[in-house]
Amino acid sequence: MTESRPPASASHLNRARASLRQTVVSYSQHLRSAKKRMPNPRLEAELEAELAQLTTTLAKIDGNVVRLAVFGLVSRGKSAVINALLGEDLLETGPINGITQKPRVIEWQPGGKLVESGTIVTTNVATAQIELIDTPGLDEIDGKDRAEMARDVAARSDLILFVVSGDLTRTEFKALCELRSAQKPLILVFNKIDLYPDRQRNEIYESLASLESFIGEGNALRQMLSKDEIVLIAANPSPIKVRIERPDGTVSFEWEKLPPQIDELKAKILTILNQEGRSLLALNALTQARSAEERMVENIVTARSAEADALIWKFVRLKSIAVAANPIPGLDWIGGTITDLLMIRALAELYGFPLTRYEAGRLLTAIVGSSLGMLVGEVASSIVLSAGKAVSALSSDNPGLGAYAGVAAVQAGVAGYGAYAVGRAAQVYLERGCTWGDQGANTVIQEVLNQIEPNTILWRIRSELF
Ligand SMILES: Nc1nc2c(ncn2[C@@H]2O[C@H](COP(=O)(O)OP(=O)(O)OP(=O)(O)O)[C@@H](O)[C@H]2O)c(=O)[nH]1
Ligand SMILES: [Mg+2]
Repeated sequence: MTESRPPASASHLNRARASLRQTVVSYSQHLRSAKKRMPNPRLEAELEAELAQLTTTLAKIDGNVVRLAVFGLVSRGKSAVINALLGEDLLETGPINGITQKPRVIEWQPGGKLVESGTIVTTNVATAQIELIDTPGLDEIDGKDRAEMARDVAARSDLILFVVSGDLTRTEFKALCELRSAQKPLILVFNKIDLYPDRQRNEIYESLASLESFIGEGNALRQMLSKDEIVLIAANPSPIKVRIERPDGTVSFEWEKLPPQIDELKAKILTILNQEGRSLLALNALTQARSAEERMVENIVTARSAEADALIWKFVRLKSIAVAANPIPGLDWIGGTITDLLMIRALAELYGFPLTRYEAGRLLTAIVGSSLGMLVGEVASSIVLSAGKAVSALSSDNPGLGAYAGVAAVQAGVAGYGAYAVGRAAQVYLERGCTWGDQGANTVIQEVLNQIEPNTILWRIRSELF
């Protein structure tokens, strides 16, 4: 038995698990404190739904469950493919379009001995459990529902099987493009090969293989697929008519059922799962966590934007007054900087983003770094202006007070502008807070991708995942 399992794959799962746990813990804390401090039932419901989804994903990693979704147009043999993999007719199949109406999840425990290109493939996969998802024909349900169903099922799957039973139709090509944009590894299954004579079968295969050189548009869609990812099968071959000659000389004809030709697909799936099952699982969980985090942050930002604006303006006024009213050069600037820091902390608290100390440090440095020009300007003008302000304050005559007021007003304007800029920068950084830290989904995705072995299905699509 051969079993090639990159050692990195186990650590990928551990990293993904840790990253997801951290996300769930952080946002649960956020939810609890937001409920106490600033109740907002709509935001709370949205966050609760996302957290429930993330907890399910976490359970999937903990249980080592890989999901394979089977897509295709009506009557291409999607349900028959699952039955053939299972080795029993569990799902209803039939010649009428639209037999399967809803997605259905079935557990698969592959057994038996499989041979692929002369190598025995172990059926004892690295992931503990495999779930197969049967779906309705992509042309069966209404446009919007179809797109939603396909997106939803594809997002929750680790590997996609796209079943065709001949050359690609225009609808199939469109559906394939849509599924590829889910950035999941995909196997193109050419089913019902028993219906074609050898020459025609080869022609169809060559036509499907020409997709290898098709490069889709946009960021999400790179190379459509590779030749290695096309598998030819007959999940439920048509029965053949056999001539029966009895000893008494009578002759009759009977229809004989043929066994499915499915081993190549089984071997392909198991090879992928053995080599990459854990990494697939880790990456899928991480990309799901990344999207969930992005949605949660977006919801929080939208719900809190009015409060954040009010808070920034409050600090703009406070800093202007603090700087203008303070006659001691240097101290006024220090007072202004403290106000900026208080504002950043108040904003972070308002958003309730779970900033670790590391992240908070990065935020402060980043703001100072990116707004260095503005801060230098503010410091320089503040030195000049506060010197002028001090001179005017010391002068005993009335015009001196007038001059103080004039300089202080200009300084208040500069300080206020500075506070506004820092506030806005802090807001932007906080809004992106979800992707920070060494446990953040983005960092872990990058780490996992850096360790992907060449010649794997993940290697080919790695550029799409980041
Ligand atoms: N000749 C032949 N027929 C097949 C093969 N696989 C499936 N079929 C037949 O194709 C028809 C459709 O199969 P299903 O598995 O129901 O197809 P489906 O894609 O699940 O269809 P819907 O659920 O309606 O979308 C059935 O009559 C199957 O017996 C095959 O390999 N060869
Ligand atoms: Mg079906």
